[in-house]
Amino acid sequence: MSNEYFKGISKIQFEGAESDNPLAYRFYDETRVVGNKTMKEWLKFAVAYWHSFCANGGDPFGEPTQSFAWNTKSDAVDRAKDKADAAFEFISKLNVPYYCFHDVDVVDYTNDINENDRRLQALTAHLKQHQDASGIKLLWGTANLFSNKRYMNGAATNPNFHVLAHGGAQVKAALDATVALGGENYVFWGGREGYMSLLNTNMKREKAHLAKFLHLAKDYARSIGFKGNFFIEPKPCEPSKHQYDYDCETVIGFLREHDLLNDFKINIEVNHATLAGHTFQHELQVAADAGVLGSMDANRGDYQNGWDTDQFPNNINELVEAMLVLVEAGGLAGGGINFDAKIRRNSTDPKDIFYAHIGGIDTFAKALILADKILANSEYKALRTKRYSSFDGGAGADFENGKLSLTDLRQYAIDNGEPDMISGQQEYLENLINRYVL
Ligand code: XLS
Ligand code: NI
Ligand code: NI
Repeated sequence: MSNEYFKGISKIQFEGAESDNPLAYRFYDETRVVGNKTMKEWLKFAVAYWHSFCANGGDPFGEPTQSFAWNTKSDAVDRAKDKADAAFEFISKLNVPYYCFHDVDVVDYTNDINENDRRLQALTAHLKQHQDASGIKLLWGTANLFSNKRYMNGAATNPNFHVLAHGGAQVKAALDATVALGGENYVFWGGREGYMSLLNTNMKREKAHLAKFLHLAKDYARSIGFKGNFFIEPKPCEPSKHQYDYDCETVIGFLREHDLLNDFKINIEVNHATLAGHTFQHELQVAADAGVLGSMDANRGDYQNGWDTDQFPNNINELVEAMLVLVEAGGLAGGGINFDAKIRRNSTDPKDIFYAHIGGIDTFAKALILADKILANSEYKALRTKRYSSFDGGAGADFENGKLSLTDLRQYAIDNGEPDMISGQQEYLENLINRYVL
């Protein structure tokens, strides 16, 4: 390694629950078997290149607060190689198996497509060397089709075909890079695929263009040997007022309508779920029920405001409920848990980014252990099953099997009089979860 960027920090080790070392894992023991898989296999943690190595703390009200030691050279490719060295030093020290990137996180882009391709290819070769040396793998790649000003009205849904074509050029290069790096999945977050005002928008046409664009990307990727999953990442708003990939139900309907369900699954982000007025666990369950629970972008929002704050997760109750869904679903289809999360603008010590990831990883690990115990040892599942037992036999089963008419329902209601009041037992169940958490 040429330079050491995170000096004084060595590899983060599992030390157990009693440890008071802030730079150690207390619960994440990658080799520990939970149910039928190791923690490493269940969780497949990934570091997000953009938040950890690019986001500089600048916000609409103030200048950057982070100064990155790897961001000094004048040549874009040289500078990007230093950033990659820092990224792999960090990911290796954190001891997680994966990372994720957008094309423009890896190297700065210009308005010259050939030059961009040259730069990304140079960095692909460099990243490949790091991957081979460290064993760290690419969970997913993606293209940033929202930052450049040409995408102000969207990329695949832009009313101007010329802009859409530029989006195509970028996605092609990002797919090439992802495949060359053995990326296991490829993500489409809508970015500005949505609209600000219906007064100037033909929604039907824009959504048809998006579907066509996704088909072209999928066909190209398959033609160059990509065997992984494509993921759509839903988000209801921000940056567009109306985003076409609002939430999981919306995305599933879109994929079904446009014949994309065989190749696409969903990458669910916590803070996007809450912006859509759902809980994270709701979105996970919707995806799991449809067989499209692909991957997660782990973070949390802020209870007091309404935008994507991308904070590191630390709420054990929220994550236990999420892990209950994950474990019952048998895991993620191809994806993992990517920390689409950033430290706060005023967290400026190099160690802060370690604390952030360690806290998130440990909370997930503990939540996984607890969810597995709750499912294996408590009456949690049995209570839910029992709640539906009236459909397990007799007229309820006949209804489920399509054997009853509406008139039959009426006759059953008359014959059986007023139903009993049956408690939903929510408080009992919340206490049951806390029996394991507390
Ligand atoms: C933004 C999204 C973005 C995607 C990748 O809100 O979460 O970071 O995960 O393009
Ligand atoms: Ni995300
Ligand atoms: Ni987000």
